Amino acid sequence: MAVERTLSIVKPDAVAKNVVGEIYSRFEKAGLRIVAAKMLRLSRTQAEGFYAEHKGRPFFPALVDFMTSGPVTVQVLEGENAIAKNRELMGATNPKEAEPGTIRADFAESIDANAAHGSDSPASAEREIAYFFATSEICERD
Ligand code: RTP
Ligand code: MG
Repeated sequence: MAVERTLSIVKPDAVAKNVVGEIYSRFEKAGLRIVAAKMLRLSRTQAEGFYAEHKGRPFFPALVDFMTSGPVTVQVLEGENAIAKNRELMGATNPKEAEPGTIRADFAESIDANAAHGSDSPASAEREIAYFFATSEICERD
């Protein structure tokens, strides 16, 4: 199985709940390595650009409001099958439909405030990693 990288965000609700470490721990326990990380507050322009694929959808304004409502952590996760593995750890978009034990089932309140983001394909992972990190900010790990 190929080693992949994926872009993960701990969203403002989960940062406010002080569960960044618990979420990082789940990545590590699943065999994913954090190879880049930072905390920042997204501007509206940054949030709109990041979620550009959803522009025009009815939920887009609420999504941008939410993503700019407080600080987030942004990280690159690396490991075998990292893109799908991270999506599995997160659970379904709507926490009411997320499997028990997933990040969204355990920490999210609603489909809007749903604790975490993960890239959904190799193409989106490549775009999203480059959106937040220069190559020099991503650390090689053994
Ligand atoms: P994300 O991109 O944040 O990891 O979430 P996702 O792939 O599971 O879901 P996506 O379809 O990409 O939607 C992005 C975010 O928009 C909000 N959303 N609301 N009300 C709705 O029908 C609806 N659909 C999507 C969610 O907050 C979702 O995380
Ligand atoms: Mg998505």
